[in-house]
Amino acid sequence: MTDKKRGIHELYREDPVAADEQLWGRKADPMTRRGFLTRGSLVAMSAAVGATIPFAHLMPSGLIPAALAQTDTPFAIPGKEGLVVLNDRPVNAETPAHLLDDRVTPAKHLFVRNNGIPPVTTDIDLDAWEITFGGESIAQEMTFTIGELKEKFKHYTYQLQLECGGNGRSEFVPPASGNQWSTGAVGCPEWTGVRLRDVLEHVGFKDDAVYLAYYGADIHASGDPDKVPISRGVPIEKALEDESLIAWAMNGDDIPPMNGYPLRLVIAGWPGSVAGKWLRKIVVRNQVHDGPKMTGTAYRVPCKPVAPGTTVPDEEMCIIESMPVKSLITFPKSGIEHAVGQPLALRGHAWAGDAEVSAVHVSIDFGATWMKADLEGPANRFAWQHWNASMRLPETGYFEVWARATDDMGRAQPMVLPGWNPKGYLNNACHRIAVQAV
Ligand SMILES: Nc1nc2c(c(=O)[nH]1)N[C@H]1C(S)=C(S)[C@@H](COP(=O)(O)O)O[C@H]1N2
Ligand SMILES: [Mo]
Repeated sequence: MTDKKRGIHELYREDPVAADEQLWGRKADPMTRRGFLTRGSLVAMSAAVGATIPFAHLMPSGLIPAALAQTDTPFAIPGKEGLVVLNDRPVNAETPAHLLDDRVTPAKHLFVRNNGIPPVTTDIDLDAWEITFGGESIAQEMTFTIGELKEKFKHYTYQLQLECGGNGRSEFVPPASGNQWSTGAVGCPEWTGVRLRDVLEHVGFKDDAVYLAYYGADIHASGDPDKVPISRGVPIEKALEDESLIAWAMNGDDIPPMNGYPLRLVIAGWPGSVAGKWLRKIVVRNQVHDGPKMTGTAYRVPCKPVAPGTTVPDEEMCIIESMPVKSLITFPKSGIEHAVGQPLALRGHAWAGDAEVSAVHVSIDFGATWMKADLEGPANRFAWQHWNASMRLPETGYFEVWARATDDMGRAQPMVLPGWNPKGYLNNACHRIAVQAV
């Protein structure tokens, strides 16, 4: 397991039999396709699942042990519950819609999207953690401990939604490479920290400042200390907004290790990738930031719509800014049974990047007719908004509940997949759940 360079899921997706050999040295018998476990490979696999495997000789080749495939056990992420692990190296895990039912997302249910290897929490000395401000457009380089940030600047607390630009990727055809997120790379916890603006004004920056970007303490998945896994940012105007925070707390507690402990950026409404975790350095740039994952197809989409599968030249790709309008049905859980004619309570959240959600509608007839849901205003700008509705299912059978949000600029979620793009970003198609009327 230790010399494994890539994630189990990734390897098995590409070629399960080759993955077997590479991970455990397990060879397949060409006649029976049974996995032939050598002594060494049996030891490796037993160690990984945490027990001996009595029926190891019957285990088909190319089978990821269920204990590793998608669960709690060896890959349990400390402090997380019920998340679906999409990849183990780097760790990526999403939240099933019904577990996002809370108004404020609890730490245990906030998704994890890692591009590299996070710092080990027990190695972190909280008092010694420093954040440095630098870059061409900073007046003079300055460093703060977390204690100094807390002491020097006013604290703010906001509910801010965080959504990965790739949320919904799994539905794209032709498929887009990357984590196959369904709907769960989103959440809206409450964050506490200082305003980026207050710190930047204290440090001082030049008139030519156009962009602000971050560097974190995580290391590149290859283990190469000279490579940066991700360094992204936003135009300076976005960084200077009231709600752009350097945060040390989430829901009143330390930020969970996988979500950026002890310090992270929270810049809401834009792809989650601008919200740097394990924050070490902020740079103010006199040009659009060009760090890893700012260029090529990373977090960029064709400036103009293209046919699915098109190869798009670099200069025709644009950086993703505000995320599109979207909603989730968080209650009931998809797949329930419900009595015919009885009120069916529905609820969820809706959000719209930099905009506000102005309406949510629900449908039980595949979008032929829509009913307006009750919608609350946001707790603060960039917080997701809660909606609820009640419907009755007219007869027995299979129904789908669809939800569709519209933002204050009149833009609504599409019912089908929106514009294809090479990396499968920005899928804001309507969420739907299945309900059996009995
Ligand atoms: N240092 C660092 N910051 C990072 C990342 C990362 O891999 N390293 N991932 C980014 C991406 S792509 C997303 S979607 C969000 C995810 O935040 P979460 O894991 O707390 O949900 O963090 C962003 N910040
Ligand atoms: Mo992301």
